[in-house]
Amino acid sequence: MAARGSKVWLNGKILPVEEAKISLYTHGLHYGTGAFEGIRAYKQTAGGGAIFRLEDHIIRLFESAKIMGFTIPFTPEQIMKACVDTCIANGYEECYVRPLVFMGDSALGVYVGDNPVLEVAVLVWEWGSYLGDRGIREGARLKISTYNRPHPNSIMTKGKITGQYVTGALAKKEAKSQGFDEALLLDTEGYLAEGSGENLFMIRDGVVKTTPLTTILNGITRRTVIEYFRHLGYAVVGDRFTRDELYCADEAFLTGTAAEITPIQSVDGRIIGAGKPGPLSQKIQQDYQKIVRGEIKLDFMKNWWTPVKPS
Ligand code: PPE
Repeated sequence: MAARGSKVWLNGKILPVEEAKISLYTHGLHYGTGAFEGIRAYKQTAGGGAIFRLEDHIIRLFESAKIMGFTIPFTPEQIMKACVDTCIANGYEECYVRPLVFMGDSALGVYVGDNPVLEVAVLVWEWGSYLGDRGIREGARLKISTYNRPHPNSIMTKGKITGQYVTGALAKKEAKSQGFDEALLLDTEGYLAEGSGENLFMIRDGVVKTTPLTTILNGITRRTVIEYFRHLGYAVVGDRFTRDELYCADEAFLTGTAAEITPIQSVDGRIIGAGKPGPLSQKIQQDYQKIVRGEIKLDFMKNWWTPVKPS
């Protein structure tokens, strides 16, 4: 197992992980009433570490909380500082950062009553390639899932809500048990939505296409890729597409904080393009690493790097 930070931030304090105890009566444990973020800190080419797009992730955390009706008892600036402080407390310049807010020990039962306790934590750990080193090098093997990305009237698609990850966990388990690297979920109308933990892009005849925001998580890596490709002069469209259109793509890749840019080698056993990362996928894969490490810094990349250094 990858190394985990021995210190965590809980409700305003850095603690050794053994001392950060929560109750078995925690509402979020029973009903999935929580919201979280997944963020990465990277070693910078010029030295030191920096958390990538921290502000955008914390904005999304507060939006998830708003969607859930939570009032986080800290400001976005305090949570941002908590993320930096947790990296520093653990001596990490490069790691995965997981802010988590959840309903704590108050009334049980689905209806939490008028006295919910909201717990806020930040955890950090080392996390390598999300879909395996082979996936990064040669492309991941995907399967269209028998599970759907839920209809917007069943889940809060714009929220990163803990309980909503059960569908993704089932889809991923199904795909892995059949020898695939990842599951691709269709929406309830049969169009492609996203992976269990990534957004999806395909390229055909030089046009970059990604699934629209209707049912998917509004991924921050997705935004980085769209903004960067547009800067390079490529047409990028957010439009629905079907699994057979994806089978016939020239190139395809997944995006996510954990997955970064992972090329797709095959979908349902159909080889995509030449069966190896295509030229545009390779370009964005390499340039993404330069962006997160501060080697490519462009005007529109405002506040994308938050240094990990004691204040
Ligand atoms: N869709 C889903 C369902 C998703 O969970 C993620 C991130 C994305 C898209 C991409 O979003 P972004 O990271 O903002 O580009 N998934 C996170 C959790 C993975 C996990 O297994 O835990 C992540 O990549 O951090």
